[in-house]
Amino acid sequence: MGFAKISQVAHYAPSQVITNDDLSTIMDTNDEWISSRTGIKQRRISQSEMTSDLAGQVAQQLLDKSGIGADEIDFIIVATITPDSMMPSTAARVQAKIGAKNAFVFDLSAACSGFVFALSTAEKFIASGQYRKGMVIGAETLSKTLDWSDRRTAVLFGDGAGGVLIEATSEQHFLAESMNADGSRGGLSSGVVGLQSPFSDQMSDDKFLKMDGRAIFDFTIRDVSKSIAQLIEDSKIGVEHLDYLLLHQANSRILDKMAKKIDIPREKFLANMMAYGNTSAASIPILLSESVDKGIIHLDGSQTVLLAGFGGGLTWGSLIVKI
Ligand code: 4VN
Repeated sequence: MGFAKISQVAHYAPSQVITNDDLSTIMDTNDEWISSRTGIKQRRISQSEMTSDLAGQVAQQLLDKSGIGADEIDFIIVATITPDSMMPSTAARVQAKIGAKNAFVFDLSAACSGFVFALSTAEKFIASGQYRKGMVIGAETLSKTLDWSDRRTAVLFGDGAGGVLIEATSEQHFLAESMNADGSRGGLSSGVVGLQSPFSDQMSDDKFLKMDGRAIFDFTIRDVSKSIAQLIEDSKIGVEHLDYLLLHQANSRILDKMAKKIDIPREKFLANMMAYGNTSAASIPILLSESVDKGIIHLDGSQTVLLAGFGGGLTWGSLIVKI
């Protein structure tokens, strides 16, 4: 058995910025409503790039920044609910783009928890001793799944990708985790993939992303806060030794409420939903990568952070990592 660590980070988003004011020209909404309730000021929207294009940019940056050769990569996991296609996987497309010919690759579908579930999975591969280097990427083009006539959901989401390089190391960096799901409440959010067959009468009308906002909000405050508080307690790490919490960037009001509920200073909760909106599986790795760029997180093993994803499925998961 070995240990794993995050050795590099990267992020990429489409260049087109859509502000709340831009949205107010195509639907009945306004900046005041969106920013006061969600903290979101703008989002990036892809014009022609697919999820694999965004993820491919992240993968190439991870190689360039680390100096690692593409042939040294043992696996690539892409967490996404907006794959280019079900087959080949988005991860297979990324593999081809960067020429990681020795890697095994697959997509992981767990909505806003996708990156945390994928990172936990990657850590297990490395800890097995069988693999030494892998990529974990969260990438989404949610804009293609939005009903642009529904102002309650369309204003909340955006496109982007972020990812990490994970490598074998000699010391423990993954300190504690809690991974959870409740499929019986799956109907609270749905969508993205439409199924249709001439041989069956099943046809999903879930082409658009749908969300019972109030219910997901309540689930996050109640169940996710409890799970994070429990993990911190069980880990015996002590809140004062947690430098930052990087939670899924769904809504800044949610972060305010969770900070109060878990009783951790709001300043420890990093945020960038102002600039990207909710990018589902991409939100945590984009936030992590931007925080490294800003010098808030150092990637030198001197800090301890908690990563937490939560959303569709329902799914929720948290990791405490030395970074
Ligand atoms: C976690 C959360 C959300 C989410 C839920 C509701 C919501 C985000 C509804 C009320 C509205 C403002 C926006 Cl908490 C989504 C996910 C999935 O990624 C995960 N916003 N809102 C208002 O105030 O009227």
